[in-house]
Amino acid sequence: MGYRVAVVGATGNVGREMLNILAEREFPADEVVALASRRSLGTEVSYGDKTLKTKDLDGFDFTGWDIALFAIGSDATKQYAPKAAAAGCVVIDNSSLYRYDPDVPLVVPEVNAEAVMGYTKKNIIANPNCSTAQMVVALKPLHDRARIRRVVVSTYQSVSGAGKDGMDELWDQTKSIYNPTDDKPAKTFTKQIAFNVIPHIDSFMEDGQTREEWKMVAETKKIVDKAIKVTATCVRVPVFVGHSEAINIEFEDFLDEDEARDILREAPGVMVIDKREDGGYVTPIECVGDFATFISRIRQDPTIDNGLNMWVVSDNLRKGAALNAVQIAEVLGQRALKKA
Ligand code: 11C
Repeated sequence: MGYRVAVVGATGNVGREMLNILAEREFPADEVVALASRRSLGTEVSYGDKTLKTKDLDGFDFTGWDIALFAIGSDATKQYAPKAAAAGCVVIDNSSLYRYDPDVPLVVPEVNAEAVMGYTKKNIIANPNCSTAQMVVALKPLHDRARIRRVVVSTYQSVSGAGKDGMDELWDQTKSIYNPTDDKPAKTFTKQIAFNVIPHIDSFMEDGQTREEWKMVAETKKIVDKAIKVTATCVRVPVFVGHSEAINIEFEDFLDEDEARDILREAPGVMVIDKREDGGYVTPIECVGDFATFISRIRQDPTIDNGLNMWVVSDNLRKGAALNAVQIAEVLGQRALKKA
């Protein structure tokens, strides 16, 4: 006997990837339902070699469904996730709505799988922001060895993080550069994204950081260790899929770059590609469709006593969102919602 799984927001970038990954990883589902807003009702989405017609989320009865993977905005999540949870269905939520709620676990299975069991308080588990997920997969094994004190991270985030509208804007603006009569002004982003970079993701906070940057700080503390200090600069770049991060780490204990490379080679979910030669590192276009978090450019930072630098790249729609949600569902199945 398998699970009954609902994918909520099945027509979006992340919802579609959730369906792909459930099929690719052969998640033991007896039944999968694709739910969407009334606007997308009847849209066909792929689930392995099957095609599912989306059903109306509004009015859907979650009774008897085991797991719901939510990939809709925070406002809609606020409306529907409590209903699903109250009906006995465990919600795995990709929005930021519940991430900082002390009664909701925030989980990256390679890092804190045991936290999944905290789902019982609200029947909800939160999935982190994409830029946090790939970073903590890289940080955790190094923290276990040498205790991280401080992280300085600069991100290079793809437009798919802003949904289909972001991808369309990059595509249309890029074409319009070659056809100046067809001007495509910025709408989703605050400035032109084609052939440009924008040091601004999500809204500004009072202290000058953006909410995206704040999320990386707060989520790393909740998932890995509240003692770790993080400072981030999050930047949107004209890449369709795949977030990249330049990470500088200060440890309590000395950690040699070769040992760090060996530790990361053994770490779950990580693929080290680190040859000190032309092309001996990973770029975002090479990580698309992959499950791994790729780590390159591992090297000592000689300006501090115990410092390392590295370059971390991952598919933001997969490890950053859909894959992590399906991995949480797998852990939940193994540890809590066992089926005969
Ligand atoms: C971006 N990281 O690249 C964002 C998208 O809190 O789940 C995901 C936002 C979130 O724009």
